[in-house]
Amino acid sequence: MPAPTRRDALRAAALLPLAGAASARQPEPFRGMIVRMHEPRNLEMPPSGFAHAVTPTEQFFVRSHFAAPVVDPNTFKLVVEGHVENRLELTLAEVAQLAKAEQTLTVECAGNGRVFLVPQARGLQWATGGVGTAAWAGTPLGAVLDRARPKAGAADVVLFGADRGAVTADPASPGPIHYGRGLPLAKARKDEVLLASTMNGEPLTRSHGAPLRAVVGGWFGCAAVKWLTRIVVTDRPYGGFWQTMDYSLYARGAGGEPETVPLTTMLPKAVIANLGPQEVIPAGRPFTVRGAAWAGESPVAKIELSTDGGATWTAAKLDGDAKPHRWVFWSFDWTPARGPARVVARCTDAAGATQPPTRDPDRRSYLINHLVPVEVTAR
Ligand SMILES: Nc1nc2c(c(=O)[nH]1)N[C@H]1C(S)=C(S)[C@@H](COP(=O)(O)O)O[C@H]1N2
Ligand SMILES: [Mo]
Repeated sequence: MPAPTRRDALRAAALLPLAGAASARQPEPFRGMIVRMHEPRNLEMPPSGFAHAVTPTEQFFVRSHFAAPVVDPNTFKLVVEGHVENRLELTLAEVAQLAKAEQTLTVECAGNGRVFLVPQARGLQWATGGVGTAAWAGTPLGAVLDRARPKAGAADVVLFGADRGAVTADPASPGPIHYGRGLPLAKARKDEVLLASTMNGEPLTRSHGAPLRAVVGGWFGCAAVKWLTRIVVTDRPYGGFWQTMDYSLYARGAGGEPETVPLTTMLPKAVIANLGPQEVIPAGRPFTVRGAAWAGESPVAKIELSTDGGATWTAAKLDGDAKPHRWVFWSFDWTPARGPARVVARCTDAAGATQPPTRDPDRRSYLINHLVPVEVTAR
């Protein structure tokens, strides 16, 4: 196996976290992030980040299962193999030469909002900021696949990162494994699936997957494999750890019995950006509730607000064009009467899917988009 490079990188990452950070080609500033885990580094965007339609990289959330590897761009090779006619080993320049694409895409962690689950669920306790929108540029994954030519009967395109480790929490992995995730071939070929080398016009930072990562428009972040170094095309649906033991939900298939299926599209969700729990606001004066909303592969169709805990709803205003694969901001002008209020925002997508009032336990600890009122007081 082409192990020396990867092994050296991992050893460097494991032994020299500080030296590694200091010697990174570009410094990696963050601003005002909420630390959800110190090492490996997992950072949440603060609510103030929702002020930006495109999230500044220094406020873009970080979700990493293992120590961030150092992938040397000079010796980098993207290996494409498996059920393909034409096995590839591409340098970064060769990937870039295949084709170019740029898209602004929203990425949400499938566990975003987990802190709102009652009873508490295990996993990172994200509030609302395990989400961000960036301008990603690089090469369409489809262009790489066109060059590799999947054989007849190709099923999934499995993306592997250079990071590797043992998952010790239950369900544990069978020893060290790479982070990886499969996409059905049809999704892998869509325009909104990029191998990105830049984010917001700058080279990817180490935390966000330098030098090359996948971004899968409309899908939860778990498919957006960082530090991408290997792609394996399979001849049957892939059943790897990160889409069965982790990042899966229960679907009720044959006879209503539960069956694990991989998480795919983000679900409709509206987040209130400028009101927090137990906040006090002036009574009898106009107040504009603001926030963001997204709906995966579908554009957001409408946002409604309730100030009475979901008993009655009024349409909010979309502040911009709703598009697939990216969030849209919204606002709602309100003059609160004196007293307590329970403010809830609800997103409905163009296909009519909306946010459920209660939590479905078949979703395990993911896909958290049930309605959560924010309790405030006007006085
Ligand atoms: N190689 C690798 N890719 C990964 C992960 C990881 O741990 N390793 N985490 C995934 C998850 S769960 C999410 S939500 C996104 C987060 O991307 P970000 O850290 O750039 O925000 O990366 C995905 N890609
Ligand atoms: Mo995630």
